[in-house]
Amino acid sequence: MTSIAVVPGSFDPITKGHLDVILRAATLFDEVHVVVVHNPDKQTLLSAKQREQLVRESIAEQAPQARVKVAVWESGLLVDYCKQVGAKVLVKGIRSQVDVAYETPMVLMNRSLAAVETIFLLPNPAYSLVSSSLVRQVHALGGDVSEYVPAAVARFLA
Ligand code: COD
Repeated sequence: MTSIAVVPGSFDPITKGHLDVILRAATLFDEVHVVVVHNPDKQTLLSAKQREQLVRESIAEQAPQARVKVAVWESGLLVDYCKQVGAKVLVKGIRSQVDVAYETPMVLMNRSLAAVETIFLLPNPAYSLVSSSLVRQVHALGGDVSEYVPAAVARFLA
């Protein structure tokens, strides 16, 4: 049976921390779906289309990752996407206890809603302080974010 995992996020924009977790997941599962969640109520810097494109380019810049698919989930529960593609596992990146506290209620809700389990992966410690919101802030104030984002994102922001 093919093991399929879903790695969801806002990816506004994708960072080296996100990418690290995606590539680790790709070593553990036969198929990994990176899902750009589009929440119409959430204000994002980049459109869903731009975020999806940057995720695609960032993954393509790595070693060929034929098993990594990219999708946008426009509305509805994330577990409905999981059901649609036959994924039984979500993968979430964890930087600190703050992330664990934030993610835990979602883990239990997704299990209750659809028996979808969640696996936490830690990134390379070099990326454990990186967040999309800090990248957006540093960039908006004129700082160089190329150390924290894949080359495709650095080119886009420049
Ligand atoms: N290193 C490792 N992991 C990281 C890093 C980093 N540097 N930065 C972020 N991450 C992780 C985050 O902890 C998170 O797990 C994931 O990457 C995505 O992060 P973001 O910031 O892109 O996205 P968020 O935090 O806005 O989360 C969006 C989700 C779609 C993942 C979340 O809202 C979700 O799971 N929604 C589910 C909607 C739903 O169905 N709700 C009902 C049941 S819970």
